[in-house]
Amino acid sequence: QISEAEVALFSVSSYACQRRTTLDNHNSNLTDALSLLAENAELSNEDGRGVAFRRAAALLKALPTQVISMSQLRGLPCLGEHSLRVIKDVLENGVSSEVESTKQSKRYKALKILTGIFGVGAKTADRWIREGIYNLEQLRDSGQTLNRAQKAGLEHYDDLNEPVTKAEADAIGEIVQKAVNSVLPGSEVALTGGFRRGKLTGHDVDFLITHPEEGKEVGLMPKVVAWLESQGFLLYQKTTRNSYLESKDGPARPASNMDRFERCFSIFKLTKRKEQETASHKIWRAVRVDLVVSPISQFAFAVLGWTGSKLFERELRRWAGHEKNMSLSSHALFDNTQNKYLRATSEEEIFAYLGLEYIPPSERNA
Ligand code: 8DG
Ligand code: MN
Ligand code: MN
Repeated sequence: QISEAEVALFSVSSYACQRRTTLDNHNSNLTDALSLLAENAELSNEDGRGVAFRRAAALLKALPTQVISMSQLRGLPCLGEHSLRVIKDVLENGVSSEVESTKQSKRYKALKILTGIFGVGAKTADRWIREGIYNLEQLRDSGQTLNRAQKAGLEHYDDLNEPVTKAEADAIGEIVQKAVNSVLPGSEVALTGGFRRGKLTGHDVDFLITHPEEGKEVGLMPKVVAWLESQGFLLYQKTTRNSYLESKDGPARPASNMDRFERCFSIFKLTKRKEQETASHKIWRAVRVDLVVSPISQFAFAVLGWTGSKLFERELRRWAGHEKNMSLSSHALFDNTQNKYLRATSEEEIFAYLGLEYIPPSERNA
């Protein structure tokens, strides 16, 4: 029996970008439950609910010790009524009944399987489910028309659902570096995404490419892709052109969170090292890779925007808008009060403009 006075109370900032969140999570029993409900909400087009569960999970990830009693949570931000109910259930019963019933529901299982196909989002999966398609076999038999991405996704389904290791990410990094150096010497490649935050595995590998001389990076992506293709490294690629310069609605205030860099969604063919070869004798495996090209003048913003986590990024933008009257994107920071762009060459400068303590990548795992 723990008395009220003995219970550790936490004091935590309400924005995830004000907190240090390492990969050392003391409350994974609770955050796993909330993350699953977040995922289910996102897959059901209930984004508001999704964010609420993500925020609650992120808050618990930032706590220095394991929560053992509801009373420890008193006064903490980000915990809504629904999240508290889930937490209470887990603390009292070991599991959340809502999570358990979600996991077992036919719809959730189908959404997981179908959105596990690269190129298939919640909307497509939902349409297929309404047509009676719940798994890959039914999809194959249905005669549904698949686009190029979905065909590749289905073909490499098992590989792409196998987590990518840091060693694989590094091996791909070397290939990308070689490609970039071959087509434009002096270019630089930065590993971003989860691996930059210190994660040991990921669902893909994210790279940002730039050149120290402004303008040299223009047209770089097609050349990099052509080189990779000629060397047989690509199983699939879709390159989208930079639309930043052409847009009329002002660079720091894009219509959505999507940025306008030249980017390439790809599937790499990665040759396995001897010891990784499996019984199937397949000597290569498919790995999802995202490539983004940024001009050097926007590089700091791009690195910050592509390092994640997704919630950390969302919270940075919310902080900028609500607390600082600024607009942050992966391209720029605009100060709406001074009516001007704020230049930066490092992430540290951007945090300083935002009036935030600098949080290194390894502590952005919100
Ligand atoms: P994971 O791959 O290990 O699962 O995790 P991750 O690396 O954190 O996730 P991710 O889905 O690869 O996304 C990496 C970061 O890139 C994340 O902060 C979100 C960001 N990101 C996209 N798409 C876009 C986009 O269109 N614009 C911008 N600015 N950022 C994006 O995934
Ligand atoms: Mn990633
Ligand atoms: Mn990615």
